Amino acid sequence: MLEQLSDIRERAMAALAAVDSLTALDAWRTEYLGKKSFVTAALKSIGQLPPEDRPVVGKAAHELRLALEAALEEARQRVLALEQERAAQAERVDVTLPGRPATLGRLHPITQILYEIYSIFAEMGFQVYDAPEVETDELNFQLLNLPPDHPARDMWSTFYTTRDGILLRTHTSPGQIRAMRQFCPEPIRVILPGRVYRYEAVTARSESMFHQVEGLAVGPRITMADLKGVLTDFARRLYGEHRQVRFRCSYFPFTEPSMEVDVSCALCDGAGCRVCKHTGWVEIAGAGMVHPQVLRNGGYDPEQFTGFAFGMGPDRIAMLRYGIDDIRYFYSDDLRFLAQF
Ligand code: FA5
Repeated sequence: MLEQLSDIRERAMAALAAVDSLTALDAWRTEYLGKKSFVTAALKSIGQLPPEDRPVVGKAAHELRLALEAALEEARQRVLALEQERAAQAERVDVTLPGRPATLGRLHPITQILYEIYSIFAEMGFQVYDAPEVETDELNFQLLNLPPDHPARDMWSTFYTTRDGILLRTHTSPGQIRAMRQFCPEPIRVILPGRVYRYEAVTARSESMFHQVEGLAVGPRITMADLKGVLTDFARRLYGEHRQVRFRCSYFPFTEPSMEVDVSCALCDGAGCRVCKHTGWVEIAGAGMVHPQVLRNGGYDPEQFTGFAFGMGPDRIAMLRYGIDDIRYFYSDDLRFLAQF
């Protein structure tokens, strides 16, 4: 028995020296100090030994156990240090490396132009009024003097939903009726920004989805001079004093008289290019005095109130502003383009 105990001691110590992880250490503890280990068994069997052998064997087994326990504790410290070293190696960070810069997002160029438009009109007393993109045929057309078979509907062909009479708005003008019905009989000064949709061919200057900013002023003594003054002032503030503005007679069923507003082309400076269709001018808005019937549809008495309205295209305004010769860049999600603004 004594010989066996001394064999075990040698084997255990040799095995412990090779242990280099906490898992291996745990296995070693089970093998040499666990319930089924030789030392535990030896201590338990002392009672069956002849009485004269008991003190010697008992002392030797007990001493071996103490020695193994002490060695285990020592090895635990060594293995812990080893594991820490290993973890430090694996998770090493080179604090001298330059950091990875966080890429900052930015506002889409159209959003930037919209914010600029809001602030110019805010200074003139216009507040932003939100109207839905999914509209009724009644508001988008009928209450704007476009009954079902009106030929001017062709200019504003749109996308229809499966629900009868519900469509994607072709312009922000239906918002005029909504604003009038909400504010009547008070005077109004609002702009209505948002997306509009058209069923038409996509080209360098026309998209099937684009933005508009509608403007509407209703009051007791509003005239065409107010409209021209507001739009001229707007164009100068946005593009600078040197930019030329011109008004052309036009036709819209919901304004009378009507006009179109052009700004001299910033891309070619009036010489002619594909964006201005070689005319030197880019149309940025339709406008006019609100038609008496439209005022009535909004709840106002046209004998007491007059008003002006305009609908401008911020996409084209942005093209002029930044010298972009194709509207499709705005919606192609190309970061090489978008990151420039
Ligand atoms: C209208 O939509 C009228 N509702 C504007 C209006 C409002 C007139 C109030 C009178 C009173 P028009 O279809 O011309 O009009 O569009 C207005 C502006 O939107 C144009 O001047 C142009 O700048 C822009 N626009 C029109 N079609 C497109 C398109 N396919 N892509 C990009 N911009 C467009």
